[in-house]
Amino acid sequence: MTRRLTGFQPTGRLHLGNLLGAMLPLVDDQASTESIAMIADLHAMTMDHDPSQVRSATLEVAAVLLAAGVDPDRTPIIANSQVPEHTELHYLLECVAGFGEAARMIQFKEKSAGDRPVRLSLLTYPVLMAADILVHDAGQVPVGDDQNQHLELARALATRFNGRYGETFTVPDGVRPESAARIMDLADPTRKMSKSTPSAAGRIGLLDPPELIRKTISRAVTDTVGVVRDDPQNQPGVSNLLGILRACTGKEPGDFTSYGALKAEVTDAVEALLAPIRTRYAELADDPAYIRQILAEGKARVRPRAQATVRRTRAAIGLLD
Ligand code: AQP
Repeated sequence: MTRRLTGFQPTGRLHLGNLLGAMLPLVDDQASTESIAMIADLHAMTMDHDPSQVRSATLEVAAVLLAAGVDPDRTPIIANSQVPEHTELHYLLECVAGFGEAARMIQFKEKSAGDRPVRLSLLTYPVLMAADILVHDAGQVPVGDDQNQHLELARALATRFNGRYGETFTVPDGVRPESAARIMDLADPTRKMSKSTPSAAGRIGLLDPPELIRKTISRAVTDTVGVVRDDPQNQPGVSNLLGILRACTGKEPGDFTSYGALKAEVTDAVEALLAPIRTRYAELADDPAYIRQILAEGKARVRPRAQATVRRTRAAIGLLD
């Protein structure tokens, strides 16, 4: 069975886009697909960061994954920093990666623009991302459009290494799980809902209280057309609300006579989805030792394969065992 790796960066509070685009598809497919849920805490080091915030965000992501229905008996939950083979393979892959191909990454260009000093890890982290995937022999990686370039790098490095040093890595494919939805910012529906958007006005946090969720949805940007139609080109805000409703309920939305009626139904659907996650999260958050244990068990489950991959890679590239 092809293994799938789904990653989450602990770089802020998780939002509805993370849930509908990545977490629920992972939960939906876990009976039929072998998956690993990876928290990319090492990636959070590539920008200015607060150590205690990264630590608590890592535990929060793990707890939200569990609260959303990830079954740790089926799907190991790991932090990439806790599986040292990720960083060892990162270095070995850097030895087949070119400076130019790392510097071409759009996210590097965007995040390094301006006068602020840039960490070297920001340049090299797409290679770490390749290591995250290849170390587990993952054949499938769910990716959003903005991560395509990084997946292509992982494919290129795996193919290049295999060509030069002999068959070592599974070359991963990007996949889009059937149920994955792309959720746009409610204040600016032309861009995706994101953890790092400075304003929270367009974002629904997974742990936001119901009153805040109601307010955020009631203020969602629509248009002056006055008709509820799924037309992302001309009515991106309304179409996004319909998309959220569809993803939350798993059903085709009915007809609406006003934007207010649509927003009311979206609010109810989001609340129905998030309320049980919030309740379960509150129980889990009371027990950080349990979350750490889940991460330790995840690590123990995945490590033998990761160690075998690194052993294979070292031997192929010419290192002593
Ligand atoms: N708006 C979204 N709609 C659908 N899926 C989304 N994902 C993120 N935003 C949306 C998916 O969530 C998973 C985890 O994302 P990530 O933590 O790797 O970070 P990201 O893709 O860069 O998403 P963010 O939330 O926008 O983070 P920042 O602001 O830190 O860059 C991925 O599968 C992603 O596709």
